[in-house]
Amino acid sequence: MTAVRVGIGGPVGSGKTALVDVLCRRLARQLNMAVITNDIYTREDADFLIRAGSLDAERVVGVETGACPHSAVRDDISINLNAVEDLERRFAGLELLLIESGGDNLAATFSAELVDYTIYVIDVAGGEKIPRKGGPAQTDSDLLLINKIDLADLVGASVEVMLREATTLRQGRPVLLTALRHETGADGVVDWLLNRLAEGPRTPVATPVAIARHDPHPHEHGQPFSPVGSPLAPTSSASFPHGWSPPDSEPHGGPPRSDATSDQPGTLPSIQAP
Ligand SMILES: Nc1nc2c(ncn2[C@@H]2O[C@H](COP(=O)(O)OP(=O)(O)OP(=O)(O)O)[C@@H](O)[C@H]2O)c(=O)[nH]1
Ligand SMILES: [Mg+2]
Repeated sequence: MTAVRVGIGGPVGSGKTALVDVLCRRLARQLNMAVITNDIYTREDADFLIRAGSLDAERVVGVETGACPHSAVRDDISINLNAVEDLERRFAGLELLLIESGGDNLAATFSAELVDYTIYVIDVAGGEKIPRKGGPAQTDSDLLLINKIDLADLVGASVEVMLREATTLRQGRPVLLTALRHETGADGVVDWLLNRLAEGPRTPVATPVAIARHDPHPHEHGQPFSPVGSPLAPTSSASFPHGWSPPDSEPHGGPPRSDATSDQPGTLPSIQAP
């Protein structure tokens, strides 16, 4: 049996490790799973996950990639494939393997020989403009997360605008809003992932996923991109996570989440004054 491999990419600090942490906490008891983290110079993310205790330490492997983080998940993937083989050898019947890329730019994508599905994580603190900037990772990933929606007011970003433009950009591929630090929206990500697990690994292909047409040169940082066209009609409110309402319809408030059960409207956690 081959594990379903899910690549998690996104700019530096967008919340990739927060996502891995939440998924481990939600799924480790029911799935035989493991994690590979990629960092450029350290094993910081692997150490964080081990300290957090969301997954047994022996199931977390930290890969130090050296230079360009995308190289290790797209161009020369041998260091990650070795880690995959090691984990599959050590944990018979492994069902799910999460592979977090080092933080990278909007052109960074995964090789289809390394992963079956990809999740790309952007965050509101990176700027409302990010979906407008496009790029193959945002366009073609199997799931796009707009994370840190709890910070939208603080950084002057409109979550509605980001969601609308991301939805237009992706032409039907799913977009979810999250505040992973508080587990807001995590249910939707878990549901999506369980559906991918039910589908199983994708049939291996010889060339990288739908990347070449956007990103013909492996080390070219950034590609010309057609700007997003006219916005679609307003997106269904079903796209907003439980526990979160746009600020103009319902004010933020309530205590920080401590578990998934407090997913009630209007309870999006706000940053508490120290
Ligand atoms: N307010 C808020 N902070 C978040 C959220 N998600 C992550 N963070 C914080 O953002 C910071 C970066 O999160 P990480 O999960 O480490 O981000 P990353 O994408 O893994 O970062 P790199 O691996 O360094 O590229 C941490 O301090 C997290 O606690 C969120 O939804 N809301
Ligand atoms: Mg990380």
